[in-house]
Amino acid sequence: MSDDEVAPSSTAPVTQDHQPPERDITDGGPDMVQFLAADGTRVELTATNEPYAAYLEDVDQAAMKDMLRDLIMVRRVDAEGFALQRQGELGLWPSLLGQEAAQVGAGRAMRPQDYAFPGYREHGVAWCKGVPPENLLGMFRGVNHGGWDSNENNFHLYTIVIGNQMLHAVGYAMGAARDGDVGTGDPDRDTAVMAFTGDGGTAQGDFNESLVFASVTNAPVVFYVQNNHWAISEPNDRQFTIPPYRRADGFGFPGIRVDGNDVLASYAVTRHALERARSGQGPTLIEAFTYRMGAHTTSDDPTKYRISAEVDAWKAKDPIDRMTAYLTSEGVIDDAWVEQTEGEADQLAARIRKACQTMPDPPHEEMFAHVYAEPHTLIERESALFADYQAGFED
Ligand SMILES: Cc1ncc(C[n+]2csc(CCOP(=O)(O)OP(=O)(O)O)c2C)c(N)n1
Repeated sequence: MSDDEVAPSSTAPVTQDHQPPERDITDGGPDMVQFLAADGTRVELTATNEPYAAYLEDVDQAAMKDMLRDLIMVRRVDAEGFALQRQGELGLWPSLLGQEAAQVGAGRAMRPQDYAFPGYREHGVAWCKGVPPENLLGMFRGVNHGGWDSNENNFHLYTIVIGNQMLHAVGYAMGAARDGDVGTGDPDRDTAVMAFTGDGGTAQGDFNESLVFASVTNAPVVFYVQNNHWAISEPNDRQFTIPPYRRADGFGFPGIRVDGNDVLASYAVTRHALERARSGQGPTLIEAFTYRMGAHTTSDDPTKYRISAEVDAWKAKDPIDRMTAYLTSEGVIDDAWVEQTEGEADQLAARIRKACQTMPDPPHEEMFAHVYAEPHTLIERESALFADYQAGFED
């Protein structure tokens, strides 16, 4: 996390060596799967989205309302995380603002047995997998060694080392296949793995190595690249010259670009890819085309390297506004429902704020407790030395 603090973002003036591209970076192009347009109207079936339409057939109005509720809740959790950092309660907070639909769509497509390997911004996936937001706050407060039991919700600990988790995910997926948990036809047994990274992560060696391993072992894994257009201060055109979804072709498996600000499309495409993986048809790479509306983290000032017109253009594609507009026009929700849901979100925020502020500092032994599974003399000696050191402050 300290890496963020040495990021060049606050020293690189926007005009110095990078000009905003001429093209419209909010346009995902003709290959992008979309079911809900930015104004909240449903998109007609086309050759691009039709292959995924079946995955929405059993999504009724109640399920869509639940999706919107999740979007509202995770945005509120995120706002609270940001505020708590600003008030000195957290060391750092990486905001998911703008990426709610990409994450809730993917998270809701997963079954309980499907395992997620996140980066550090996947608070919306954590929410869908049942990880209490308090646990995320505990990690960014620095009072625990990760924050949650990965196996409780099949949601791995956050990984700050960019791209590392992609290899972990493929290894886990290879294991699931070898355990016989793929292609049995049993919906409660067949398992897929999701590996989350950002656009910047696609430049890492680990990312590309993981694609090779997944390909040659036909691993049940879905690579989910949230292209939020910035890797701290580095724009897309510093990271690749062809978009991430097209890279899959060179590794021998399908790549799909989806509108990551459209929760229905994100859900449908992910469900398709997960079903492929669980049934033994191998990996898929999904590029969720979205935007990081906020700063990279609370250590960053994006006004130093990106123009406000770009942010405004993406505001017009807000994932929550479009789902709210759609469900309102369908008569599924009304203003009173939105008000009530926002009230529930405020209650959730108050709960997690209190929990965060009252989290006890961990005992010092905790720092040494998880180094080895078995007792280790060196670690025991270090723990004792540290205890003596601390005792020196008692007077
Ligand atoms: C291996 C490694 N290199 C560099 C960093 C510093 N770093 C932290 S976040 C980040 C940018 C990541 O961008 P992206 O993958 O697009 O994800 P985003 O933060 O936009 O979600 C970098 C370079 C790191 N954490 N790990």
